[in-house]
Parts: sequence; C-alpha cells; structure tokens
Amino acid sequence: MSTPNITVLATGGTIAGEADSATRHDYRPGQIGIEDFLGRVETLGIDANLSGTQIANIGSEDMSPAIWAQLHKSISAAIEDPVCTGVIVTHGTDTVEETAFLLDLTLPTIKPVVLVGAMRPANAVGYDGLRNFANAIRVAADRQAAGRGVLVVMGDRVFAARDIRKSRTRGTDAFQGFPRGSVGLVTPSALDWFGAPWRVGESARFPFKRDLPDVPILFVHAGMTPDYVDRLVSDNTRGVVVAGVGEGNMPEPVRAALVALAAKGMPVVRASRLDEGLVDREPEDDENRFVAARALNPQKARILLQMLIAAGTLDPTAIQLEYDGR
Ligand code: DAS
Repeated sequence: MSTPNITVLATGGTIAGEADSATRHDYRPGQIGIEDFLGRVETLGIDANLSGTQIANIGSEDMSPAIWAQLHKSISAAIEDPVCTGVIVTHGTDTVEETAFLLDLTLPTIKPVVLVGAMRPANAVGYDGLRNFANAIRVAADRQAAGRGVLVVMGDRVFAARDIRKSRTRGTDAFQGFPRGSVGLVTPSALDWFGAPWRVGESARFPFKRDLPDVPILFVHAGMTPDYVDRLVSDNTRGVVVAGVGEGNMPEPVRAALVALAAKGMPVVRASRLDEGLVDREPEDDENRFVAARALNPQKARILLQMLIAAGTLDPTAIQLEYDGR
C-alpha cells in the first residue's frame, strides 16, 4: 500500500487539552496547536503524510454553525483534492456526535472522513489521544472506510455518525452505538470491519447551510406543564423535537399544546430522553401530525429536522420517511 496522504483538521477538545499536572481532574481543552500535535504524532513513526490545519481550538461545548461552515468547506476541498486519501477531524467529545451527524448528512461518501477525540488531556497519565489518533489514521487510510459515511473513532472502536452517542462522562470507554454498536474494531496495527460498506459513492443527502432554522428540544420530565412549551417556542421557532419520557411520551396537557402547534404546520418530532430510546410511530401520531424519531436521539433528531425544514420539507409524512431511512 502506498503512503496515505491525510488531511488533519483540528478543532480543539480534550485531545488537545492540558492540565496543570498529570493527575489533576480539571484541565483546559483546546490548548495544543495542530503543529505541536502532529509533532507528537510523528514520534509514533506511522507511515502516513499528515498535513494539518487549525480550524478552531475550543471545547466542543462551544461548537457553532460558523465553525461547522469552515469545517465543511475545508473537508469538501480535501475530498476534491486528488492527492488527499482521507480526512481526520480532531474534536471534543461532548458534541462530536452532532458534528459527525451534520457532516454525514452534508458530505458525499467518496473518501473516508473520520472524527476523533480523547477523554483525557494530553499531559494526563493514560492519555488516550495519541492512540485514538493512530487508530483514526488507520481508518482514514482504508479504502473500505469510504462507503460508510462519516465515522468516529474512540477507544479502539469505529462508529457510524448516525449511531454514535457519548454515554459516559468519564473513562476512555465513553461512547456507544445505537441501534448498531460499533461498525469496526481498530488498533494502530489492525482494522476489522463488521460488514460491508453501505453507502459507496453516494452524494450528500442535504446541501450544507450555515443558517439553519430554530428548532429547540423540549426535555420532558414528570410534572411538566404546558407552559414549558410556550416558554420554549418563540416567533423564530420552525420546529420542535421532544425528548420524551420512555418511548417519546409526554404529559397529556403538554401533548395538547404540541398538537396545537403541529396543527398550525410546525413539525413536531417525538424522540426519547433515554440513551437507547427507539421511538416508533403510535396510532395517534397520524391525527396529531407528529413524527417519530426512530433511533435518533434528540440532538441528532434536531439536526435532521433543521435540514428538512431548511430544504422546505414540512409535511409530517415526508419528514417521517427521512427518520425511517438510514
Ligand atoms: N471539553 C470537552 C469537549 O471539548 C470534553 C472532551 O473533549 O472530551 O468536548
């Protein structure tokens, strides 16, 4: 195999974070610049040409549409560059699932695009960033990665953007896939895929748009009253995602308030606040004009709804088809 040419786009996060000592719990994400980081990677002696660009250096809680726009532009340019074999994006772990899913919806599946992060800062004992990055190189250099959409590499596992979710606040085993688990296992010296690529050569499902419509998430809890809906929805709101209890459920008065919004043409998607919350359609959804999020968690259901509304898709039946699809 010839030496792969990988474009590395850095956005910050714990993988580029530093603490005051190797054992302190508190640290600052986004401290190490891309040149410094790639210098550390070089010491691993991996056979790959890496060219880095600093897109941002933030904790991913501050990820924004402006940074997404820059990232999308840089990845698109790299994908079109015949020299580039694959792309790696370093990213904080808190919102990596949202960035990965947004990119998955708006990039073609021609070359591998792999997001990677770390749970421990660069100078912490047991730093996982370099290993995760070495694994990401292995994935980004693999031709078979290309038809699997945007991927995320964490803790020796490869996840598809649609499935991945951060499920733990601590420890290096902090991610899970749902409804599929991981789609591959990776180490710096081996890569095993579970199954064949499924979206080979497909074009982007949605055009990238920096300005997406306002779609808030209503996090349901016991004792919720309908005035929460009024407080959440403003004149700018174009759709609502419900992080419902159980299988996308909510108190009856809250449901009635949302039915009134849906009757006026505002898309309402029922997701679940549970970590593995598959939400199917229920008989009342037809009459209520509600959509079921299926396996997407609320934060991903929100991104898909923003894309659909931006594309002018407002009909609940048409929206449902997108949530049913892969
Ligand atoms: N500080 C968080 C972030 O940037 C955590 C992390 O990267 O692990 O998302």
